[in-house]
Amino acid sequence: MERIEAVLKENRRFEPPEEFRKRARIQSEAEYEALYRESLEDPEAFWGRVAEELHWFEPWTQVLEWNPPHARWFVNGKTNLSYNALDRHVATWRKNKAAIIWEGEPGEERVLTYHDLWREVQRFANALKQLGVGKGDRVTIYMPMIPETAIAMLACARIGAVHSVVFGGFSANALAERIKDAEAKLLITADGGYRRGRVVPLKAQADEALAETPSVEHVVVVRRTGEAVPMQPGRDHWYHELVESVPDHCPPEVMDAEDPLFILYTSGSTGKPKGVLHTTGGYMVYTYLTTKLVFDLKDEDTYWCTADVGWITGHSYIVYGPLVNGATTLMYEGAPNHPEPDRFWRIVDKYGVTIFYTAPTAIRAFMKWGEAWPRKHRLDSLRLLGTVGEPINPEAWLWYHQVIGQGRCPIVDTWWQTETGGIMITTLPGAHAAKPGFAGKPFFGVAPEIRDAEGNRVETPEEGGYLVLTRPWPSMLRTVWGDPERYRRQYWSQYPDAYFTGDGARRDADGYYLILGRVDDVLNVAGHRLGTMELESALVSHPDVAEAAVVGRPHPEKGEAIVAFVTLKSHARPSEALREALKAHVANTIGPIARPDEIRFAEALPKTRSGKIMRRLLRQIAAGETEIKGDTSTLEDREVVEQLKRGE
Ligand code: 6R9
Repeated sequence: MERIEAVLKENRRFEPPEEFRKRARIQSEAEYEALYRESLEDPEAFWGRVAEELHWFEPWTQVLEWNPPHARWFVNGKTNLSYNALDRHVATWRKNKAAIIWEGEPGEERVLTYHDLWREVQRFANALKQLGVGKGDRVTIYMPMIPETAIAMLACARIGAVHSVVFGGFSANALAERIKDAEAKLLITADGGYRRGRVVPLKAQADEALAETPSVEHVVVVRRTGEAVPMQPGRDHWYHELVESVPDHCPPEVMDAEDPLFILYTSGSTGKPKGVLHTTGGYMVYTYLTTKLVFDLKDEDTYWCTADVGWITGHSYIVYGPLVNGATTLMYEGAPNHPEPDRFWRIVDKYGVTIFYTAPTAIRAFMKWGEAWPRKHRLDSLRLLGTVGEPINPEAWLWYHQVIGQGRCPIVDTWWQTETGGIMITTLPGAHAAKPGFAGKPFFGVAPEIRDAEGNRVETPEEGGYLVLTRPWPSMLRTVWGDPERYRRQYWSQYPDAYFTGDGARRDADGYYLILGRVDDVLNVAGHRLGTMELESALVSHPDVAEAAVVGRPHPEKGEAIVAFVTLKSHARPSEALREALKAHVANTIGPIARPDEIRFAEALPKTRSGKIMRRLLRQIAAGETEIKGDTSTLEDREVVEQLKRGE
């Protein structure tokens, strides 16, 4: 194997392999350029043509209506996402094609054909209707990674209910907060799910959350683990009992293109998570096209995205994008290292996975576990690899390329966000050379720019700045649920004419974008977004804590580790036991992913004279830097910094 350090210095480009290119959907840079130009010059023609590949009950009268910052796509068009993901395929030879291949962590297998999935979705849609759920009602889904999760999402889409999937790793408290914000009428959960051989007690946590969510009238419980769970008569219903007694025919609700499809909560720079709202038509069209072109998806593919459905990647690229394309999408319930660190490669081998999409944090964990694990399995079926969630360091990129892709598979490094709904910046695998560390070029219709703090365009190659998007795109978020003012403030106030991504970026002379990471108070821990304010409010909700400031510290596998600086109330004393208690408290309040890696007790936090915590200083201290760089002239008390550095 070539030496990675040498490769890094070469600044290599990885051209699409000829074998790949000549079968690809987009085969050259020129082809990409021509389509890209059209997508900006005549977005209506471009997106109208794509949308025509899908089914509409009534056509749109206008492709785009843009009153910044509000976009409406496919105005007056009527469609239904579940119809496009299911009925459209059931009417063709795909009827008996595998739609979902599922593997449970303990090893069970289930294959649902398009016809199976279509019937299941209709049954569950009828069950939801029977429980009084209708168009526009919110349904919270708190589930493990099992087929019923996808069925629940599609059933909501079928009847026009708005789903809000809450990641199964979130705590009861985080779940309650999200149910309350959405005012959900119904909750779908399971008795539990499997993770690293243990049962995650979803129903127990749901019950705890439900104690404070009066809006929820009914709870549907899927039997997954078979563990005994309390069922509250009148409120709680077993999924399998409900679907037994309902017809398997449920006509799709005719939805306006701009009717809400789902809410998905994500962290921002304030304490309260934002309910990002996506609507039907634009989201459907954009995820359809990106899945097809970025993953070069063909009917023969076995496509596997390893995300959890609780995140946007699971929504767009496990469920909606692949199914609208009529693809076979694989779903795996559990951990990558259960029972051993080769579980993913075992799955690739067993099902003949051809397209594999995962996160850099997972790749770095595999690197650590060693090459022997993937080498135990045949990975020859793979033809394309992808990554998402955070910047990928070139070492990890090269390892992925050589060890997993065996030098044969192009890699797409896809930059996007919960808010963008779909992939925004990437290479197209048959058209572009890949450069390790660079996400690549804008997707069709996407107009990124790099700006400085004053709003000027940064045109000089390699110069960093803020990444913004200057054009509306079909799957852009439409608002923040229940808080339209926050939508404007959060995304459209930094620059009057552009969407503010919250990321820094630079561009090279070839027009490739390299994403530098968040520029706001959002951490990216193992690909999960966490707001520092959210973590801080969890800490100060502990009776011993007076004040807390949370920063990220570079971490070799997780990307960022969580470091919390904490001052205590006068009755409390620093101790190892309290340190552990605070970590557990944050994990209980938000979820295990939010557990701080380090708690540092301090007498005081460094503040400006106007009382703002100087996070920049804390970041440097957390990273172990002894020389504090940058301007400290506004610092209130220099001794505080000295103390924090000494770790007293
Ligand atoms: C899809 C998703 C969004 C944030 C985003 C950025 C980071 C995502 C990336 C990437 C560098 C990539 N991010 N993909 N950074 N390269 N390929 O992850 O959505 O959970 O909302 O996170 O993740 O910082 O702003 P979400």
